[in-house]
Parts: sequence; structure tokens; C-alpha cells
Amino acid sequence: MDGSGLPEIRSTCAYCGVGCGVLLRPDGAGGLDVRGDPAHPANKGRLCSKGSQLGETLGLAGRLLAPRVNGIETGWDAALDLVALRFRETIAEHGPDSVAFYVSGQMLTEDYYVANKLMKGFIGSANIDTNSRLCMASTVAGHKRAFGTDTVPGTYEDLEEADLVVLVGSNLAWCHPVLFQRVVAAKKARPNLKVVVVDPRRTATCDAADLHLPLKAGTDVALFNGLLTEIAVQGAADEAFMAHVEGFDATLESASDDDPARTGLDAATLQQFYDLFVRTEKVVTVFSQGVNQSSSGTDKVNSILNCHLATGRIGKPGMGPLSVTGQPNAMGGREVGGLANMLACHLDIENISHRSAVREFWSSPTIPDKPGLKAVDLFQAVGEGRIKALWVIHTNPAVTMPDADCVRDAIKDCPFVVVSDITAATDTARLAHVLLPATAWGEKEGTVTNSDRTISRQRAALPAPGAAKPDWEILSEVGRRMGWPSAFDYASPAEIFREYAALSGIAGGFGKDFDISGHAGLTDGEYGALAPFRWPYAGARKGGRFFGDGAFYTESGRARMVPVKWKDFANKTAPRFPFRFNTGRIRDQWHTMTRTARSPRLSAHLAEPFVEIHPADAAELAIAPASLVRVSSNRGSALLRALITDKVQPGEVFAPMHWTGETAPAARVDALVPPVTDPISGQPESKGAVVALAPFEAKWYGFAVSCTEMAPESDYWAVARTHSGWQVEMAGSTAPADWEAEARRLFDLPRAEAQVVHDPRRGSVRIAFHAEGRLLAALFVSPEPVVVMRSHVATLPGDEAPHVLTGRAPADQPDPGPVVCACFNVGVNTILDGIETQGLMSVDAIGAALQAGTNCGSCRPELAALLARAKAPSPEVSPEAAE
Ligand SMILES: Nc1nc2c(c(=O)[nH]1)N[C@H]1C(S)=C(S)[C@@H](COP(=O)(O)OP(=O)(O)OC[C@H]3O[C@@H](n4cnc5c(=O)[nH]c(N)nc54)[C@H](O)[C@@H]3O)O[C@H]1N2
Ligand SMILES: Nc1nc2c(c(=O)[nH]1)N[C@H]1C(S)=C(S)[C@@H](COP(=O)(O)OP(=O)(O)OC[C@H]3O[C@@H](n4cnc5c(=O)[nH]c(N)nc54)[C@H](O)[C@@H]3O)O[C@H]1N2
Ligand code: SF4
Ligand SMILES: [Mo]
Repeated sequence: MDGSGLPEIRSTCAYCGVGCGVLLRPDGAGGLDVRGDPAHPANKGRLCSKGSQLGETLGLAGRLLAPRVNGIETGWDAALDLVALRFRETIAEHGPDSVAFYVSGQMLTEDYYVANKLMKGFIGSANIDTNSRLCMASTVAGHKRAFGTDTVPGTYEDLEEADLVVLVGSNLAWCHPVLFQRVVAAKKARPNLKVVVVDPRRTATCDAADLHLPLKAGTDVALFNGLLTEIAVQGAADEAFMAHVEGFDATLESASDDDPARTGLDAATLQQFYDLFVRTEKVVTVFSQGVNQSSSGTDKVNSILNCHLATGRIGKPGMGPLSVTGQPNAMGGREVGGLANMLACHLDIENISHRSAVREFWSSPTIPDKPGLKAVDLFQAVGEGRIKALWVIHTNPAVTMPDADCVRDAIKDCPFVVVSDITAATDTARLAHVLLPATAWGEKEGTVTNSDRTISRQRAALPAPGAAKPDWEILSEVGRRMGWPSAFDYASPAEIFREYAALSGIAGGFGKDFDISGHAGLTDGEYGALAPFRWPYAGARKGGRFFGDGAFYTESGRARMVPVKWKDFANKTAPRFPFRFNTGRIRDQWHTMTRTARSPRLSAHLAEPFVEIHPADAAELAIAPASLVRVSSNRGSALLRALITDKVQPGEVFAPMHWTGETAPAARVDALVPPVTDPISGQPESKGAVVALAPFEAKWYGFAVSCTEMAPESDYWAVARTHSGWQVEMAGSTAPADWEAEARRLFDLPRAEAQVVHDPRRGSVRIAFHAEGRLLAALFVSPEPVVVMRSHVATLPGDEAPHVLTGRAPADQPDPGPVVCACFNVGVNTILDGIETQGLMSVDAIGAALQAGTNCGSCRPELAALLARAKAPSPEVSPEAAE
């Protein structure tokens, strides 16, 4: 309960793998008030900007509320019968391997369990893979090579107890913000806690770092091989722990052959890092996509694990490798067998005893004896016509798979495509023959596992809208209709959870780590009230740590150090494609933005796709700040706004992954990424394409705001929500003959009263439409990137705005600038002004004076950066700053 007296419902955040607990209270108007749950072990009450703004993303506008077959709404029976029929017919004609499911680390465990059971146990194919292939597969493979099982040994508390936290290929400040805040708080309380960031880019995370190692992209193995050598040279290997480890000598020999100079880091910097690591007992190494998403991702993982095994720093308080997972249930999906090469509960598909035990448990007719197709191969098989029926659940592969244009075309040409989503407006959903409406976060019940093995409940606080059903129910309905009524006769997620927990007991019997059978007897009421718990939840290790005791899950019971060597990218830069194309995330958007882009607050932080380019490269290519750049690879091309900054190294560029056919069709970065994968894990190299850059010869640039949705058609456009409606950035290589007519079409305002200002000297046009004294929409066009105060102009639609076409705030009303603090809507100019005129000298002082950074704290690294910039101006230029 909170002060209002209404009951709050405990749940878990919809987004990242930190798995923060939330307290939800229906606001009476169909929405939810959301706050951090002080009792949840992951966040202890904290939330980041995305978690704090969950309430803003829930409206029913744009929700898919009924099944659709070929675009036409139908009832559930018609849609489900068709899905079951087409899958049955395809299997009868072409065999079980002619169908596939592509699912997601954002599904709840119960949903995932049913999908996996249906495909592997009843359809009899292992062609179920998940977007976790693009995310965690290299870690899974690395863990299995070293430990004999996919176990994350560490916990979040270890981060606070450590004396050194090494973040490798992780932008924790933006991607796991609450964990980052926990590290920052621990560092503040205990300044001898040191933080090292290993990332080719200078990210927001670096603001908390004592040492940043801007290594050359792709050279992590060389860095950690150098570290292993140094561990041996300095006599820091743990002799006693070596009794539990095999492969030390061979691994060391291979490591000492490698050359850390490949990292491009100077010897003194390398030595500084090596000394820090060697001399600090309590080290946690956090790693994420800069490690996994690589053609040598598995080797990168093992190069890190090797160093922890050699020093025995694993599974003890304050020490260990800690892979941070991306999606809210990436871990649950790995546990439940969502990957094409796993069975369930960490059992192995190739092991005959495991297979028969699972088959017996499921009373299933069949179980495949070989792994199914991994994501990249799976979509290639779709493209080649080998997969003839595909079901995509809770993921958007037409945007996020490498070679995205090919994947999109493959899905388009597949004879039968089913998509389960919460909206019809995604690049993938638009290609479906059958679209199934799923209940969304806040409307459904189940469990998720976070990065430190803590299993928490997600709970419903809102009713299911329209005809939407939970994913487990949709899958069970299809299973029953395909002919297996008793196997899929589930009445509730609690029932599924009990079955899953019981199956994990069988896995425990085989000596597997994943065992939660202590919960197999939960009543519905106990499942309803289930508090967060960490697995294993049975056996000797119940609730505890892994590996500090030296017992591993390999055949010998000893951990394996794996000899690895630095390998160059499969795709080499060449005169035609001289730049390395790094991709990743921004603070306030989630993947393909189907939820976060609905929030005006979250959309304000970075409202447009961009590419970070080093000033020297931009100068050489005559790329001007805030102009548009054509980025092309041998797979495809994209148009992105130039953000010129020395945060990236010369020769390397970075672009966010979030924009789609719905939000900026020319800026889908995965269209450029080749389908190159790690040979062991099958994970794509999402961060290593090679590209060329060239200025886009725009005839005109445009910026528009409107109360209602717009219909841009230009070569380039990017749309974002604002508090008063929408804004769009545009550009084109040919200009329309009549700008007023074009504006009327864009805004769908054939008759509204127009105010038009031409400036023939500058070649600019400004057009506003008013009705009853209020601004409906405005368009600004210019031959150069449009210079207006966006943060001011975007607030005007719906208001009286007689001076809108000046594009500036009245003199008595300062321009706050682009939003930095999403919670309190505080802009960059307000903060810089505060620093200058009020003498604000610290992040806390900014908070006290301006509120910025005092709610979720996600912007605190940026506040620190602004403080630093105020002291020493940097050459960085953003579209907005260019005004
Ligand atoms: N705001 C936000 N948070 C998210 C998500 C989101 O969409 N938005 N998604 C969630 C998901 S699913 C995931 S998987 C996580 C991802 O979390 P992160 O892995 O932290 O995020 P990324 O931005 O993909 O990549 C991390 C960093 O890897 C660096 N990198 C690139 N190449 C190399 C290299 O060769 N070596 C090293 N050492 N570093 C390299 C990049 O410069 C980048 O800064 O985030 C989760 N959290
Ligand atoms: N270039 C590049 N590409 C990348 C990455 C990168 O760093 N760089 N990162 C990769 C990684 S780590 C990941 S995890 C992927 C993520 O990529 P995706 O999983 O493809 O992206 P999302 O936007 O999370 O897609 C989730 C979909 O599920 C829908 N949805 C939301 N709630 C529900 C629900 O309750 N039920 C159902 N059925 N559907 C729902 C959403 O509307 C959305 O369409 O992208 C990968 N692609
Ligand atoms: S860190 Fe943010 S996005 Fe991740 S679970 Fe916590 S509140 Fe949600
Ligand atoms: Mo991910």
C-alpha cells in the first residue's frame, strides 16, 4: 500500500535484464502509476528512465486488439484453426523441419516453456530459436566450454563488494542503469572501488571510470591474453584453485603468443590495467554485447573466464565474471531451452538419456536428436524456401536480424507467417498472414529470471484489452488444435510453472545446475504471492553461489581454461569500405521502439537516428555537423544524421539500432550488417560491419511539428512523439514544386488556414496552419539543416502560437535545449546556464538547483559530462547543438 490507500501490485520491469521490482497502481483511467519496489533485491526501490516512464507507454492507441487474417479482423477460433491447420499440413507434406518458431528473451518463462514443449516435444523439430541468439549465445557457449554448463556464477551484491569492476563491451550507464547506479553508489561510499571500462567508444559509462581502455574494436582476446600472461609473470595464479581447473599450461602458452599491442593501447596503459587486475583480489568482470556480438564472441568470453579461473576469483564474495543479460527474461529463455541447441532445464538435446527423460516426462510422441537451425541459418532457410511455416513471437526480426533487408524479404515470401505481437505496426507484423494479439506487460502473469539468477514474478495490474490473450494461452490453443489436447491443457501460468519446476528436478537428478524443483508443489496462491528467489532452489547449492567451491559441471568436474587467440574480423576494412560500423543502444529507447517511442519524455532524449563520426574523418569526407550521411555496406545502406564527436576513434563509427520502417525507414542499421556469425555460438557480429560514408546531397532539409500523425514521404524522415503531438525530421534529394501543397499533404490539412513565409535569399520556406487561433502544424524547410529551437517549437501545436514561424522562443522565454533529464524535462541549455550563472559545481548541486538527475538518476553520467564540458569545451556537435 502507499499513501493513497489503494493496493499496489508487485511486479517486475518490462525492459532490461537487471530485473527491477516495480509497484503498480492502476490510475483509474486505464493506466498505471509505477514506482520502484524498495523490497526487490535487484533495485531496492531504484528505477531508470525507462522503468520510471512505463506508465507513459501503456495507452491502447495502436494496440492490436483482435486476431487478423490477411489484414482482416476475425475471431480467435478462425485464426487459431488456420494456424493449426497450416502447421499440420506443412508438417504432413514436408516434415517437421519445414516449420519454425522464432521467439524472444522478452517472453515470460511460462510462455517460453510452452513454445519449446510444442516445437521440440510434439512437432518434433528443434527449429525454435530466439533473439537471444543475437544477444547471449556467445556467453552461453563460453560458459559451457569453461564450466560445463551455462551458469552465471556472480550476483549483483558482488559488484558492491568488489574492489575493482571491469566493464567489457558494456555501456552499463545506459543499458543496465540501475546496476550502474549501484556501482556508482558503492564507489561513492568506498572510493577505493575502482572502475575500468573496456570499450572502443567513450560512452556515458566512462564518466564513472578510473580508467578507460579505448581498445581497437575486436581486440578483446588480445587484451585478456595479455592479462593472463601478466597474471602468470607476476605469480598471481591461484595454485590451490588450479586443482579444480584443467588446461592452464596450454592456455597460458597460447596466450603468451598473442600480442596485446593489437589493442592499439600504449604499453603504459596496458600495464596500468594489468597491475590493477593482478593486485586486486576482489575483481568482478562484467561483460555484454561488445563481447558477445562478435565473430570471435565465444573466444572473447573464454579469454575473460580464463583470467578469473587462473586467479581462482570466481563464485566468492566480490569476485567473478558476470555476464549481464539484455532482455528481461534472457536468462529464463536459456533455462527453459529456448535456444535451438538446448533441451530444457539445461538438459542436452544430443544426450539420449536426457532426451528420453524429457520425452517420458512430457509423454511426448517424439523428440529431435539434433539441434535445430540457429537464427541466422533459420532465416536463410526461410529465404531458400526450406521453412514453409514460421511463427514469430515477441520479437521484430525484420529490423533486428543482420542482413535485415534479406530477412524482411524472406519473411515476405514465406508461404505462411504468424506473428504474435501487441501492435500491428511493426516491420515484421506487417508481413504476417496471421496476426495474433498478445496481452502486454502489465496485463499478464508469469516469471522472469534476471542477470543474477533471481526469478521474479510479473503480475497483471490491468485487464486484457480487446480480445488479447497471453502468449502461453495462444500457444496452448494451437497445441490442442494440432492434436495434443492433454499435453497443452493448461489453465494458468501457475500450472505451467509447477510442471517446469518438476522437470527441473529431473535435470537436477542428472546432476544439472538448474533445479528449482523446491517450487514444484506451489499452490496457485503461493505462486501468486511468490517472492523473488535465486536459483538453484533445491539440492546442496540451494539459493547459493556457484564454483567458489571448485566443483564444475564438466565430465572431469574441473573447469576448463580454453586456449584462445585473437582473430581478426571476418570482414576486413578495405578501400571501398574503410570504416568499422559499431552499433548499439541509446539510454531512453528499447530496441525497435514499439513501446518506448510512445513516451514523449523518452523520445525527447535523442529524437533522431545518428552516426557518431570522428572529427578527423568528418573533415576528410567533408561531412558537416548535423548534415545527413549515406552509410553503405555490401548488404545495404542507411541515411543517418552526422554527430561529429571524438567519442569514437578515427576509422570507427557508431549508430544506434533502434529506428525502423515505422520511425525512420532509411535508418535501419541492420540492413548494413552482414550475416557473419561466431562459428561456435552462431551469434551474429552485429557490431562489426564495414562501411563507406559519404555526404548525402540533400536539396532540402525539413522539420515539422503537428498535433496529429504525419505522412512523410521524403528520402529521409524520422518521427518522434512530443508532449503536444509529433515532430519529424526530413530531407530529400529533390524538392516538391509547391511546398504549401506538400505541407497540406504531409499534415492532411487540405483546407486549414495557412501562413507562409518565403525567404528567397536563404531559399527557405516556413508554413504554419492554424484553426481557431491555435497552431495545428508547422513546417520549416531550408537548403541547409533546419535551424530552429526544436525543444520550443515542438511544444507549440495545440497552443496559440502566432510567432511560430520565427522558430525561436520569445526573448523573455529561454530555450531549454534538448532534454537531458527525462523525468523532470530539464534541457541542456538550462543545465549549462545553471553551471555558469549559479556556479553549480557537482551533479548533486545541479540536482538541488534544477531537479535534474534526482528521480531515476539515469542522466547523472550526462550531467557529469556537461560539468566537464563546461570546464573544457569539446568539439562535439549534435544536430541540436548546431543551431
Ligand atoms: N536503453 C536500453 N537499454 C537496454 C536495451 C535497449 O534497447 N535500450 N536493450 C537490452 C539488451 S537486449 C541488451 S543485449 C543490453 C546490451 O547492453 P550493452 O552491451 O551494454 O549495449 P550495446 O550498446 O549494445 O553495446 C555495448 C558496447 O559495446 C561496445 N563495443 C563494440 N565493439 C566492441 C569491441 O570489439 N570490444 C569491446 N570491449 N566493446 C565493444 C560498443 O561501443 C558499446 O558501447 O542492453 C539492454 N538494455
Ligand atoms: N545492429 C544490431 N542489431 C541488433 C543488436 C545490436 O546491438 N546491433 N542487438 C541484438 C539484441 S542483443 C537483441 S536482444 C535484439 C532485440 O531485437 P527484437 O527482439 O527484434 O526487438 P524488440 O523491439 O524488443 O521486439 C519485440 C517485439 O515484441 C512486441 N511485444 C511487446 N510486448 C509483447 C508481448 O507481451 N507479447 C508479444 N507477443 N509481443 C510483444 C513488440 O511490439 C516488438 O514488436 O536485437 C538484436 N539486433
Ligand atoms: S534498469 Fe531500468 S530498464 Fe532495467 S529493469 Fe531496471 S528500471 Fe527496468
Ligand atoms: Mo539483447
